[in-house]
Amino acid sequence: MNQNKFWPTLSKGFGREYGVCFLVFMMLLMPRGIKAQETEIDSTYLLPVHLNEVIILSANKRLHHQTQFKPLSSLDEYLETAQKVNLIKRGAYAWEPSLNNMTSERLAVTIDGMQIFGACTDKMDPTTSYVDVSNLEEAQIQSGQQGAVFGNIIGGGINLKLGHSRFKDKGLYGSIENAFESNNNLRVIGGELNYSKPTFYIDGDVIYRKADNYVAGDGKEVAFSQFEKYNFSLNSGFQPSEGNKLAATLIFDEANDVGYPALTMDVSLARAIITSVSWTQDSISENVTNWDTKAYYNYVKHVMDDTKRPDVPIHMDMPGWSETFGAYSQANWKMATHLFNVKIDGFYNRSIAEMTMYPSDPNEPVMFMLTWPDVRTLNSGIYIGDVISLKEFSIALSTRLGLHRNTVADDFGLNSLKIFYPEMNRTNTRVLKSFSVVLNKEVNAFSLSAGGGYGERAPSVSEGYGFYLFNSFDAHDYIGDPNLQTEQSFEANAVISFKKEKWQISTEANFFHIPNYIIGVVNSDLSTMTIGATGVKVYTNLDYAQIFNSAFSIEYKLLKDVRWNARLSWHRGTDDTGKNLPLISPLAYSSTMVYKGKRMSGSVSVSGNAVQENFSPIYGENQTKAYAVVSATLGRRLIISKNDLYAKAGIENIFDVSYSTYSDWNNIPRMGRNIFMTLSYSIN
Ligand SMILES: [Cu+2]
Repeated sequence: MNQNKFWPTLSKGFGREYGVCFLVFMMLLMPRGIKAQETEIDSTYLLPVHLNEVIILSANKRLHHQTQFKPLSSLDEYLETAQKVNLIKRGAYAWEPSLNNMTSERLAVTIDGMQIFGACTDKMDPTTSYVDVSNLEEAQIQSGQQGAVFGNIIGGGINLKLGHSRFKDKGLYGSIENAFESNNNLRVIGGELNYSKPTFYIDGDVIYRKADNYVAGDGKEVAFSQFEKYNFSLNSGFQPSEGNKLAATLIFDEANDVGYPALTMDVSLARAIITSVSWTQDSISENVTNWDTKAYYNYVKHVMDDTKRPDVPIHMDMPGWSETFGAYSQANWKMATHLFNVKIDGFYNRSIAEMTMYPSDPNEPVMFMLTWPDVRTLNSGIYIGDVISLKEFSIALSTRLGLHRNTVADDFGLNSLKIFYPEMNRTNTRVLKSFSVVLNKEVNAFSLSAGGGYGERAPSVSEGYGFYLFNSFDAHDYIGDPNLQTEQSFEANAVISFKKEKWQISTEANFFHIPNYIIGVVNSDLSTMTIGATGVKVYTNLDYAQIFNSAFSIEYKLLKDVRWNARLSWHRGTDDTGKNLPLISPLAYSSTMVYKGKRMSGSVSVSGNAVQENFSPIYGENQTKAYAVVSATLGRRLIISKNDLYAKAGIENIFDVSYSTYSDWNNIPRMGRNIFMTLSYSIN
């Protein structure tokens, strides 16, 4: 390790007051002989045997602090620990999740089953950026058509389940949490206060995060990587009679002064208001249970800002709005060996984005465009799942039928698009179908799962109706095509896992054949609008594309409290001519040694990628080099007058490696060495 590099970074991050905090903190971490009532912690780590994965966010604070690498990390950092999820980074904030090497358009990302769509034409505000871990209980990740319960998708679904008190007889309780990270001076402060009785609960939480620019591994500050965010939520429930529950949710999330070092613009405001009301009935009859109905509304406002950037050739105002109304109702129905899940759902979304360009010469006219021409999307669907449990094996079947209608509401926007598509209709309706089957079988210590599926998805607002959207990745202006064909997907998947005493081994693979794959293709007849754009691409259906993902994971219990796990994954994506698709992960690996005792916990981990063999120059990629980073944590639990105090500290990127990965937009470098500290005090 380079000692000279280490201490300047440390001292830069830590002022004198932080130094004192740090010493106090390290003392807290030291083992001491406090005698306290301890309960056994269920330390079972589970490798996913099936296609779905759950990332625990904060259901059980104690377990959470013991098992999580960094307890107060952002939702994005939690999602990064999921095996099938990668995150595309345009800065330190609002990373875009990719699942099975597919991003937003091919996924359903929902908050407690609610559809919510970002308001940015440049993907600066994925759905996941509008909640925080303080709101959430778990992230449910469904691969491929398993995610069809939340919509017509290709790559899968990520549902962020909100947490609440569930009518526990606990009275008033709460917690305060505080974290600091040295690299970018990240300050996190959060708290929650709950009141819960068997017939009524109300939960409130608030979290605030503020970070300065981060420093890459070579000691270079990454300009415009700062951010500031706060999130506030209220949850309440009323249970008039056992098993019949009324609940309401309000989340307010706002980020300001968010830098996007990989892009040419920053964000001055990203705001979401998320509301819902739901009615749940645990049982309707002996066979019909878990009837759950919800109505929701959310509003997103996104304002981009280039006023802080030097040398802006032309100043632009680019605000966007997205508004969604929706509802769903679902229930389980048990009949003989079948367990059906029936769901009907619908949403109505309105997406608008505009761009105003102000030429430096005040005599030239201001230019105005609608980059999303007030597109109204009406989607309604029915989903039926069935799990058939037989003696030797079980089968899970599912199907979704969706009706999807896009309407361009704004005449100016419609006429702008008609320059390219004179024959286009204002409204476009599609029927979307999905079907999947998965077979599960247990043979002694082995568990086998194999399945197939078919799915369809409608083009996104950008793909269908985007008007001169500048993509800084390949430096092209993108134009949508309202006449795009529906994209399809044929999928096959298999998982084999083995579990015996101290060992757990799992290997899995999936393959997607995607006819009518939608991607931007150069149209040299069109001229660019954005200064710096080298050409224009139009969203086009390729004949097909193919994506293959495979992974191998292993876990071994060395001692009672010590486990080792490792994972290796390989991915490939090609188009119909065999050319590489962009943003496909190279060979990736990770290995972690975890100690989890009753009061102490610790971990050492290494993760990295091999060199990116299959990169895509036509989509703006160059080859990403191999890298490996090492991180370590130490955690301690103290009990102070029956309340819990958790302290956790760690170092990420210990050797201050300078690197960037395949998923870093325009090769922006990742964070260098970073020391974090988390304190959480819960009042029981
Ligand atoms: Cu934006």
